[in-house]
Amino acid sequence: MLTGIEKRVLAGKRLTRGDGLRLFESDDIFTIGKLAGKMAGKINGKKVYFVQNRHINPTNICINRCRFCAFSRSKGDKGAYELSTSEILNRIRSSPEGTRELHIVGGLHPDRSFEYYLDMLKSIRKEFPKLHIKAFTAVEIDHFSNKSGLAVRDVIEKLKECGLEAMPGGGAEIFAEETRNKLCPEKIPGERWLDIHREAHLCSVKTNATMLYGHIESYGDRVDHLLRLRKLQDKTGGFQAFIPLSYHPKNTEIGGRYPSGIDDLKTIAVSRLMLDNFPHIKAYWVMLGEKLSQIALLFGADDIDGTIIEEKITHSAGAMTGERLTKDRLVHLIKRAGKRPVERDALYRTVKQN
Ligand code: V47
Ligand code: SF4
Repeated sequence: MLTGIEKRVLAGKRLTRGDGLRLFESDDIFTIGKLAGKMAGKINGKKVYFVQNRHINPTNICINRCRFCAFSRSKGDKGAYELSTSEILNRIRSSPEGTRELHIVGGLHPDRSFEYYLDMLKSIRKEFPKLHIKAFTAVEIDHFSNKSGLAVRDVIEKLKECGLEAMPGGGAEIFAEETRNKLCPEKIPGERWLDIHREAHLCSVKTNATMLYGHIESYGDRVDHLLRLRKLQDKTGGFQAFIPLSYHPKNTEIGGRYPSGIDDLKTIAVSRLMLDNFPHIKAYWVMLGEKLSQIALLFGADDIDGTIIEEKITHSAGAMTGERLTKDRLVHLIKRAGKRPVERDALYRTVKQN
């Protein structure tokens, strides 16, 4: 049934919207996985990337309160927190030797100014000049632009001056308007998210992209999401990695179920096949679990993320994983999948081949 698609992939031809739908609707997980694995092999050989990183979420106070998000709180709520810059610096000081990347994302705080975040980056850069800073989703960049009155491009340039090197892929959720409005009515529209990433790419800031799946979206929404990303990547080439985010339902307003393991693997594989112009597909172990993310390395993924150290967003919503993995464990998972571990920095430059 997938013969036509198989032929096109093997001939290096681009897949269509119809192909994407057929792949998601198919139960032939082995054929899909094998094809995606082949494509990943063509792009990255046997290499699988990981990073020694640390997540920091400066605040969970957020004016958006997306209906799938169990992490956010409103100001004054029980459990609301805001870290000071000195608390953030202390956390970084306690990170293991070898930490190379900081992943900083948080809620849209109603009162903190853009200057506050610029000072935060400056303080981090001053004390830890060797750490790479990957920070702020497009949703936060839009918020900074609103708070400061600056254009998105000026916001990004100022962040760059203070040490920003790359941007994470959060906040993309699902671009399709009707579904997005049900999930996160206060969040910036999908087209605005794409515009902000376009601006970042024009400012030479590499970014990632995500897709939150397994909630109320249709397969058509997923394919639409992938195609909008592919189109922008054709224009700018500024995306580094795509990360499908497996929905976690605990403590959320919309509730529902966890996606199945089959859906997780299929989504990784179809993403690899559709996003032929993305260099990397990440199996985020925090959401998939250590063992399924290892299997995902045979289904088209070539990155397993990193040591993480502290994770709040998925754990607020019922993550079944721990909060950290050691470098040795990551290397072991990759090697036992028959792949070659490559330690990378935030820009996919090789730190060490293991
Ligand atoms: O933007 C929120 C999602 C994102 C839930 O760029 C949820 O390298 C599942 O973007 N179930 C943050 N997901 C995580 C993220 C990320 C993670 C790792 C690496 C990178 C990268 C980016 O998590 C949010 C939102 O899309 N999210 N709630 C939930 N209940
Ligand atoms: Fe706020 Fe992000 Fe949570 Fe939405 S997903 S409520 S923007 S922290």
